[in-house]
Amino acid sequence: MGSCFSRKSTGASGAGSKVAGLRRPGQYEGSRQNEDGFIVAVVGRTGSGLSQFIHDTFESVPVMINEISTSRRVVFIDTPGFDYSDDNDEYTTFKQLSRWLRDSYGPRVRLDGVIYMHNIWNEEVYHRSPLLTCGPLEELCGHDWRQKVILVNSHWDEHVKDDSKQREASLKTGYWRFMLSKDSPMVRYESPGDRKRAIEILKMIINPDQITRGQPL
Ligand SMILES: Nc1nc2c(ncn2[C@@H]2O[C@H](COP(=O)(O)OP(=O)(O)OP(=O)(O)O)[C@@H](O)[C@H]2O)c(=O)[nH]1
Ligand SMILES: [Mg+2]
Repeated sequence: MGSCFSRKSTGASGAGSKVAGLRRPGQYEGSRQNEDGFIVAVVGRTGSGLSQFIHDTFESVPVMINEISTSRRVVFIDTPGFDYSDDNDEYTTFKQLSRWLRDSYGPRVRLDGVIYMHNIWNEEVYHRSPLLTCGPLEELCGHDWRQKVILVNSHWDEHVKDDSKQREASLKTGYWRFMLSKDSPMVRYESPGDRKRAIEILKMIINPDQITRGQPL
């Protein structure tokens, strides 16, 4: 599986340079995890805009965001989108990602964040039950996974139907119910290429206090 994520992890979006400053696999063991980089995975159904999101943040990374002014790098893991064919769903993706992270960075490393994307017009997921519960989320992000997982709706610019608000509401009672019930934030990524918005969403991971302080994003 390592090859699977590494194949896409830093490729087309040009994210390769972001990985450069991160410690090599294995070096985390026995030391404080992720100490010189935020590791953020972007996951979701294929075509939701995972690679697009990474691309949209690219020129602003390494991130120097207002009050954060961090010198830590952001390392994106661009996962292959799942398509709900055999064993190719969010549960499997999270499990594979955990394994890949462990194999690549050692057993103690957890993600700093997950951007979990969904094309708001994709009908398929509205009929699916949530597959993710605490287990895979904790395994990947640690006990404090709730604020590390940002649920991001995309493709708003397409205006396929006039029921987008209902769709958001049904995510709360269906597909993303578990994570939303645990207070993972859900936001909109309104149009591809919106770098400012992409960075705002990234800030939710890099500076989660902003969420708890209830400041506008
Ligand atoms: N109109 C519109 N197009 C988008 C949006 N997000 C992504 N796209 C386009 O949809 C296509 C697929 O997006 P990607 O980001 O490459 O797909 P992915 O989610 O990474 O999926 P994988 O192919 O599984 O890696 C690209 O042509 C994007 O430019 C969006 O919000 N609106
Ligand atoms: Mg992609």
